[in-house]
Amino acid sequence: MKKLYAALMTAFDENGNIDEQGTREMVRYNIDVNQLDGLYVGGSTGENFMLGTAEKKRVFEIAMDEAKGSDIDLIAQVGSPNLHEAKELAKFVTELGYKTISAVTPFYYNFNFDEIKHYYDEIVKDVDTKLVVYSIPALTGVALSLDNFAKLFENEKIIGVKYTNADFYLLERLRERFPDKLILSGFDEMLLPALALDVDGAIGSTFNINAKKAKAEIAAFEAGDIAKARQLQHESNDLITDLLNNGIYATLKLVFEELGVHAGYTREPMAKATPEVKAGAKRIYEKYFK
Ligand code: NAY
Repeated sequence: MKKLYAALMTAFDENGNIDEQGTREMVRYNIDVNQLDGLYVGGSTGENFMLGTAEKKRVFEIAMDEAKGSDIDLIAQVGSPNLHEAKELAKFVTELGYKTISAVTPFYYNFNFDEIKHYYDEIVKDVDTKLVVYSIPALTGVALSLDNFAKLFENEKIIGVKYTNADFYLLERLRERFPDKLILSGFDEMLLPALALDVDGAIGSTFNINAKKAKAEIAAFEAGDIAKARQLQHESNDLITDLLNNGIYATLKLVFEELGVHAGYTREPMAKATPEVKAGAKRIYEKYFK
């Protein structure tokens, strides 16, 4: 069975401080209601790249603490262009009990591939956790080639990739060349084509509120009912289009609030939800979840 992970959101209070209770509620909802296979902690959806080191650690602690006793799988995204921070976080989450870490490709400085390889080898060097590369070229500007992946995968601690990329040719080549590597797809609106290329599962922001439909789509795909899977993807994509048009992170949090889960605010410099965004989120909730 393919695995479904939600990219965990971080709740913030009105002043932009981490709202621990809200963050815990979202972990709980994903365990108890969504019954997902896993959570990706500290990713883009968690607004991680706007957090300081101590805040990142706090989020990792909250997720681990709230998930203890459940069998949900947690992946900690520790990557940062600040390699010292990435290594410190890798050690921190390993000591907390995370079994898998992930790291975004280092961004902003146009690092060459040797520098990128050094970054990954360093992150895993002193920990016994396994690492999943987080590839998201649209946001980082870093597009790894098939040969780049082959070189990264020479390090046996690097077990796969979170592939947030619409390049399906590369995805097919990766699957064919690395049948034993873990490939987790990262664009929820492209779940079905990714399943067709035999990914091992998916990680996404919208699964926080749309897990039931995504799980049904995976089940239909695995049962060979492609027409049903396609219909479910159409329905999910209507929702995802509305979420994107209304501002995805703020709207996911507002829909969570409608569902009775305290998700709080987004953090600056992301704009606070305007009355129009709030009205749009209410319409989305009523259209898809009532
Ligand atoms: C992350 O790190 O949180 C992710 O990459 C999760 C994947 C999401 N990507 C981003 C950039 O948020 O779920 C997707 C995405 O929100 C969704 O497909 C809508 O485009």
